[in-house]
Amino acid sequence: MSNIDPFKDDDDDGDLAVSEVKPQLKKPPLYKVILLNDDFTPMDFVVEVLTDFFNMNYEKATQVMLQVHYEGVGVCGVYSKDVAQTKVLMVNDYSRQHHHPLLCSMEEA
Ligand code: TYC
Repeated sequence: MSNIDPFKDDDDDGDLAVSEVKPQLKKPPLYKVILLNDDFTPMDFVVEVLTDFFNMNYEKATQVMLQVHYEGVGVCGVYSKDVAQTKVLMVNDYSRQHHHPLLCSMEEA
């Protein structure tokens, strides 16, 4: 048993065997919050969502809205998992409250 215990002082000389252990720390993953295009949500509502929930100025929000409109999807921001989940819930709730089908989602960055 003693030969597989890395902390056993095998030769009994009073010192200690120290094995180097690599820290197993990984950075937590980040998530992209994305908007999906649809045919019904008004452009100015999407711009409002981007300014209000993602702190974009009007120009940046318009640029992202048009990217989604023409290419189908666009990134609103990159966040930790819990912040991304909260943004997705808030945007989808807000859109439903205003009877728009706008869809917000998230994916690992
Ligand atoms: N395609 C929508 C329209 O023509 C506008 C729109 C843009 C909708 C971005 C959703 O995420 C979206 N009114």
